[in-house]
Amino acid sequence: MLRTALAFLALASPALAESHLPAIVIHDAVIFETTPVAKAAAGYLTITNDSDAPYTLTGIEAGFPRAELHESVMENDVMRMVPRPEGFDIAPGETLSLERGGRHIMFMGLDTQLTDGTEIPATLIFSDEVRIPVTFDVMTMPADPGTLDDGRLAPGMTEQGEMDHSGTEGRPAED
Ligand SMILES: [Cu+2]
Repeated sequence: MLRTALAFLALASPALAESHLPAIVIHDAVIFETTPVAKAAAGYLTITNDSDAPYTLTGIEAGFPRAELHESVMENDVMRMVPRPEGFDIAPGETLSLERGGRHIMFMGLDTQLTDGTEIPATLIFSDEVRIPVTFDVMTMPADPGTLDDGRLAPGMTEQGEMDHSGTEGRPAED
């Protein structure tokens, strides 16, 4: 299962020169603009492991009260987010995509709106105490980012506004 992304390695190679570390390449780090009242924002990026060793993304540090690794999962037709403190493995040659509706970084405890054009510095933490700085670009969400054919919001869209994060506290959802 971990090997399914190997085929993408050759495609990803031209971008490797952009890396801070030769072995781990990070690109497309983005946070979509939040609403004025949003207390959380999701971060997305792509990481390619161009080394011979497996790495695990284990956490992230940023200028927010909390920053966690999450995964959106569909349960009984309802999208909810689950913390993944164990992190995300990236096998040699594999590319890990954090994207809407799937694995993502969650910034929590926001006290200000994140607006288009802002840059959010952060540090990705990997196994073996590897730390890599990254800058997230805040940008406006695409006009029609992901409405499903039947009109429901696509997975991950709930992350833009007032998001239910009760699951991350081990409590049942309560509105
Ligand atoms: Cu989340």
